Amino acid sequence: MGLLTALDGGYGDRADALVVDGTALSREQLLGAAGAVAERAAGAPGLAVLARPTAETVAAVVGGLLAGVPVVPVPPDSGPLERAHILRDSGATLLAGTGLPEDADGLTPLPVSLADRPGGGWRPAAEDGDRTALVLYTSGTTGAPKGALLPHRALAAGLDALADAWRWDADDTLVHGLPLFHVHGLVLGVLGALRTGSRLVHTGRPTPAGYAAARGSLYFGVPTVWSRIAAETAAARELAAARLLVSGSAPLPVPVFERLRDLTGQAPAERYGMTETLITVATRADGERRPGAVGVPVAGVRTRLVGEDGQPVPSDGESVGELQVQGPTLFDGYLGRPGATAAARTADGWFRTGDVAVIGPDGFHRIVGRASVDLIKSGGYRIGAGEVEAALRDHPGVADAAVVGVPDPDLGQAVVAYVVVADGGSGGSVGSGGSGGVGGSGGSVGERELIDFVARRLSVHKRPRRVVLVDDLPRNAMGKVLKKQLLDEGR
Ligand code: MCA
Ligand code: AMP
Repeated sequence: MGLLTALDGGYGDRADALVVDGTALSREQLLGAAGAVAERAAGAPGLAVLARPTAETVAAVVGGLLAGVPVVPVPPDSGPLERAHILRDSGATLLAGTGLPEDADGLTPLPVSLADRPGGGWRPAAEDGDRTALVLYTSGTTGAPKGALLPHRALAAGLDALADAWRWDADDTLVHGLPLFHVHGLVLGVLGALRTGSRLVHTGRPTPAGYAAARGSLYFGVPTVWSRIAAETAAARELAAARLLVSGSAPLPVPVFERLRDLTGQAPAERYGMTETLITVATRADGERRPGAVGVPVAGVRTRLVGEDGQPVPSDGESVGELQVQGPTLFDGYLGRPGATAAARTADGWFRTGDVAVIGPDGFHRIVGRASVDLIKSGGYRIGAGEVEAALRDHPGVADAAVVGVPDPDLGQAVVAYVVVADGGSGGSVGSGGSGGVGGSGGSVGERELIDFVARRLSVHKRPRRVVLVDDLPRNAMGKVLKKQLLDEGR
């Protein structure tokens, strides 16, 4: 089965090889439902999947992969603006899932049923590592999200490297409740299980109670999830029997690391990656678990630090530089964006992560920040300030907007919008409610109205958590908004 090797005979006759939000599937059931999807998707230019955290979503994604069709996961809470962009930009012609909108967003609907089976003559597409497996939409600093093209070979290399780092195999039960439209929850959290042959328990949502009840050996979470678990002593103690607790997608605060270690008897293993590179640096199961550090490069990956002057930065545990990576886990580029694809790499072929890091003489990596204030990580979600600003400017009551990521104890960073109200208040379409924020300009657009406006147009997690109405945005002589100043004010 190419990438998903465990579908070839793993799991034996277990009825609960995969459990997704309470629905159990055997390997045979998954293969049947996925085969039925694959049969209908064969030859399509792209299969969009409305990625609710369900067994049907898993069957749809696996079906697309078996058909050799690029799978385009769509955040289920994405508003019309974001969803229309993903569907149009990806060129997908089919929309799979359950509870599809009546018009299937203008695509051909492909309903998924776990009772479906393919016809007798159906066979998976021939293996081709170069083929695009997933098109994952991810935010940049400006503009709409870009589709990162991930080929089968990169997913296979990335998962094998993690299986090696974490000794992840068929004896494991993987537990998590992360969304199924990103690398963390989908690639590691679902395809990883189906490649290593480990059982999977997806808890529907990543709640402390769900994680505590699942009794796994291997757990995945973003720092917000770990921080919520660490705050619930009884739930955290239930994880003491696990083999490995892995954190990633954003920095794990040291106090959370320490509290988890104290409550569970084992320190969490942090790892680092990106949509474009998959996981490139990881703490090894048999290695040191160091708070504030993300580990060492995984098998096949090379890393280096480069200074602002383009010169190499030494791995001395102190010097700071942009982290650049190379290896078999890298994406093939952004769909239809040769300029952005070229800009993401150096002339000598290294991927520029945009993350600022320190590497120790022992090879341990520490991520110390991001080069751009315009990429925000909130609850482990990557959010481009430019996309939220553009959505806010679409409101007739908004003259201008600047968005920053303010440190937040639960989410890591919280999206905060500074908004200049249009002359005359709102252009006549102001909403109700909302406190208006501090330093208000007297305009009549409410904070709640603007938060809901963004939540309706984009994915809900991209909405500002706070809106501050201001008379003007601070700008430098070039007219560029001084975001560092806004950040200092917003803390
Ligand atoms: C609240 N809600 C609203 C509004 N306000 N809905 C509409 N309009 C509003 N104004 C409701 C939503 O309907 C939803 O309801 C709920 O609020 C969502 O709440 P929110 O506060 O946004 O989320 P949360 O519950 O606090 O979520 C925290 C979380 C989540 C569970 C940690 O952030 C999460 O799942 N993060 C994971 C992100 C991730 O997987 N990133 C990996 C990227 P309802 O509850 O009814 O739905 S891959 C990556 O980074 C790389 C490769 C790597 O290294 O892994
Ligand atoms: P995404 O494209 O959503 O996959 O986000 C990738 C970004 O998440 C990286 O560029 C980092 O900024 C951040 N990230 C992922 N894992 C970690 C980690 N363990 N520590 C700090 N930042 C992380």
